[in-house]
Amino acid sequence: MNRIPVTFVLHAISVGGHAESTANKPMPISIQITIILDQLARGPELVRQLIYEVPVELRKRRPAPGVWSAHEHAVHLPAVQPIMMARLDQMLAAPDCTIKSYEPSRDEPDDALLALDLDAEMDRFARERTAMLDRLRTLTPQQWAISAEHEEYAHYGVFIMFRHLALHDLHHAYKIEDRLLRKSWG
Ligand code: NI
Repeated sequence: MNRIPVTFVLHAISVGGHAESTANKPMPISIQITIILDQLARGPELVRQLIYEVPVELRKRRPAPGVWSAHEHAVHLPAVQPIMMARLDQMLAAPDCTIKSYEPSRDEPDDALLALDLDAEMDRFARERTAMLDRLRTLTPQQWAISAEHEEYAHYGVFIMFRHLALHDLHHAYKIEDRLLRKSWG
């Protein structure tokens, strides 16, 4: 059993010097959820902006053997969304269930993502993200607070999974920008 109380230990942003500083006061969970939903809503457009800025001839170029190209970082994002929605269904149906880890380098062939069509995948990313957000807006506070066991992570649950997904967009966006800004490739 690993039920985490709803007091997620995120702290409000410090407003240094202000008489009514909110530093160290836990941010209400409803606001934390709103921040996550807003970030999830922005992800696909940010990734689209970056990947189409990479010159076509460099999009599938790998920095080193076995290291993902910008194209692979981009099309990986729509590929993980259905996995997260399946996990959501699993956690809603059976709180405290155990979630299996997913690792593309272990679970998929090395070149699987290179074969995917970028335009189709970016459209799918945006479309399925909108559907995901529609679904998430129907969850109750009790459903957001459902926890689960995860093979790889010390804490897991509905809130942590979607916060992780919001950060995951940015992680891969950053990798795309890294390929975009490489001087030696220009
Ligand atoms: Ni990833």
